[in-house]
Amino acid sequence: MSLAPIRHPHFVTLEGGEGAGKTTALDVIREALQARGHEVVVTREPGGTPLAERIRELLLSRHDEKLAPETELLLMFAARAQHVREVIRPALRRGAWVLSDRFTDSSYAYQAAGRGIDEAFVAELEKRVVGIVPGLTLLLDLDVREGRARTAGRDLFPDRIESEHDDFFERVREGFRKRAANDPQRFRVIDASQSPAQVGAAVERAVDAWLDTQA
Ligand code: Z5A
Repeated sequence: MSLAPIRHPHFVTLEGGEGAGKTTALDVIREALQARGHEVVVTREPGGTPLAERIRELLLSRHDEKLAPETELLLMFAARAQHVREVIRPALRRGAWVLSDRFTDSSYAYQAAGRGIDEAFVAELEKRVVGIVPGLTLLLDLDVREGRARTAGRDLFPDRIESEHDDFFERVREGFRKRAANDPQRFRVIDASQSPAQVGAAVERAVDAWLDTQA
């Protein structure tokens, strides 16, 4: 695999913390792409293939044995390796657009900024295992407590990562914001504290503007 990750303009990702509203935003983007006649493959991470979904279960379920940060990182990338080869690349090759709920930016935010793993290690895995970067990434940015309040009723049994403390999620949020600030060409930061309709409209504007540059 090439050591320089390649940006693909038809690969769009959504990032953000818990409860930021990625699910609603996904629908808006899918509809905007389909309205222009594009085939859209909607997928998610960790997961996206049967094997990667099994790795997701391992990652999110609670275990008596504590998962080492490095184990967590490598499992994220094991799932991603499979996802890229089985779903993302084949779809892009046949001309479809790919829309993924989370991708490598989540590993920089959660495993590097959140858990303290060296960013250079994540970058090395990205180069050697992934090799592809989205053309457009929408970061739904939201106050950590607000995000957790939104999912509080839903998550009677929070998963392993959701059970982390607020300071972990504050580091994750900063990690995302730093990545967005360093790459304004790829990222669009959306204020996710707005109403669902306002967030949807902001997402739609960002995607329409991106599509116009691709026409
Ligand atoms: N993870 C990682 O550590 N490293 C990696 O490399 C990758 C992932 C790829 C699973 O991801 C976990 O894996 C995740 C990061 C980690 N752990 N955490 N935390 P996930 O994407 O499956 O999990 P999630 O981010 O926690 O999903 P979520 O909580 O469902 O977030 P969401 O999809 O952005 O939220 P939503 O389902 O669209 O909305 C949540 C609720 O808020 C729902 O009741 C909505 O009706 C409500 N909502 C949505 N928008 C609004 C607005 N605008 N106002 C008010 N209420 C709203």
